[in-house]
Amino acid sequence: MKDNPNGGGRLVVVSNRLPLALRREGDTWRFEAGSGGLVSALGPVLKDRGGIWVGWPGNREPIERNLLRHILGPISKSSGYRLIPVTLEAEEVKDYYEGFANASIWPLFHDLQTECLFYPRFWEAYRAVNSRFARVVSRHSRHEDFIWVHDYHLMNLALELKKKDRERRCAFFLHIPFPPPDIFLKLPWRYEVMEALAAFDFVGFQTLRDRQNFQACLRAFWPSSRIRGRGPVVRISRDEGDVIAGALPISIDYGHFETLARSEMARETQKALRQTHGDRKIYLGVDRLDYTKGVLQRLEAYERTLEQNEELREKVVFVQILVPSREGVGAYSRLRDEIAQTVSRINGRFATTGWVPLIFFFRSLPPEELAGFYRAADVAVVTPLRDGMNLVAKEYCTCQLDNDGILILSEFAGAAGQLAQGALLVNPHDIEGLSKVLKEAFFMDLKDRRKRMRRLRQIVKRRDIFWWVDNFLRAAAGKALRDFPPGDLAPLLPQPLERHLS
Ligand code: GDG
Repeated sequence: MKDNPNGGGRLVVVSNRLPLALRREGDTWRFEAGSGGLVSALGPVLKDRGGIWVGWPGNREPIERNLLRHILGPISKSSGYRLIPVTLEAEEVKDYYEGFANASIWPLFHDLQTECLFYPRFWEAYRAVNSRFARVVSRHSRHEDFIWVHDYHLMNLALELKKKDRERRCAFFLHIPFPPPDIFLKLPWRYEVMEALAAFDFVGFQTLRDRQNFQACLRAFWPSSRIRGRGPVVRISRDEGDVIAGALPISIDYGHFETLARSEMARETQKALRQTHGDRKIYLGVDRLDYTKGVLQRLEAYERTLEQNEELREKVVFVQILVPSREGVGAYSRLRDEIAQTVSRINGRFATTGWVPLIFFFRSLPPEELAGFYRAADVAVVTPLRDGMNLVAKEYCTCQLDNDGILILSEFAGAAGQLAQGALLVNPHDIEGLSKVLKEAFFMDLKDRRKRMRRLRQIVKRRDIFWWVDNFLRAAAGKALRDFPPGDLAPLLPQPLERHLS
């Protein structure tokens, strides 16, 4: 028992998506590493740690089972954990993923109720897909394994798993905010979702506010529930059973991002940006295309800054990187068009022969190049309307090797709880106020910038992704990551099917 404190149990991570994106081009399948906060956070955690990651590979067209195993096998082997796919039908992608997850829960939990669609068929699909995930997890795991479920796509998983095995140890982490009762109670399936969340042994949130909102919602249904404990982790007791709830802010692999920032490509990128923009101050926005990220409001504030401060024109440039996301959801394609129109309006109004005020990338960049952008940027503008945490803010600080950049951060990002001391906090809805802070950043002196950035980098370094995962596992399972057995072997591969692969 001493050598194997987890009693042989492995770590089983379950999330909607596997850490890769699979798509068909003609009769060839292509795959690329997945992007987004969850993959950035969990990839380094599970690396070389024996275990299983269960999720949807992201394919929208049917794929033959053997071929899928052939693609996932080598990736499992090189990553040190086994990838187990859950396949989805096209209708399920529409109703469960684009529907209940991204058109009901996502906007509701981000306080954007006007974007919410509450269709019963979405909920039915959500239940059915969660039940399928539970069957796959049951088939590929053992009773003693520790199941760690991620995010709002899979809130029903513990309920489903425990139908078969009541003693399954199952924890959940919500990467997005948890809303207060006056918002949560608008969900037609509020009781069912609350009951499902309470079926986990442990429920983790990004911030204290989220955890308190969860407690308040739980109490709305079970007024006699008792809360014991102080600090980030509490126990909530109901007659139906206990659930432990914790506030554990997620983070990034600080060391990895520092290395990326020192890479050849990052240096080249930084140099190229400097050559192109000379002495101009570079403002940077990096976001997934999403209406919660406040990109339109941010660009309007920049427009206002240029409008009201003639002396800043030709002395600044705004680079906005936008990564395509959830293209099947209507609100996202409309937003993309609106952002493109805003960019051309601003450039049309202010550009001169030698200056384009706003540069817009609508694609994902390789990590080293992104680190080069972070390194080169004088100011990062991270202004979501609401965000669970926001890893971009932490990545930017980490890549500021010279400690002289400025972080402008929304009060409504979970990260504000940790980074308030060094960042310039803003209300992203206050366009006038944000515009003033964009100007303030332009004039901030080096001493002040250094003091703030050093503080920020220390905070991110001290509370990195390994701090987060160890604290989560300790609180949820009473174990540290190193207590899980390393080196699970990848499954044997079927005959090569190279002609289908790229
Ligand atoms: C959810 C929650 C929470 C972006 N552009 C590129 C690129 N990215 C990467 C960033 C960062 C990730 O995407 C975005 O993470 P965020 O945290 O900002 O946002 P979400 O995707 O909405 O994530 C969020 C997170 O989960 C974790 O719990 O913080 O609140 O909404 O890592 O680096 N990566 C590359 N090229 C790009 O162009 N390689």
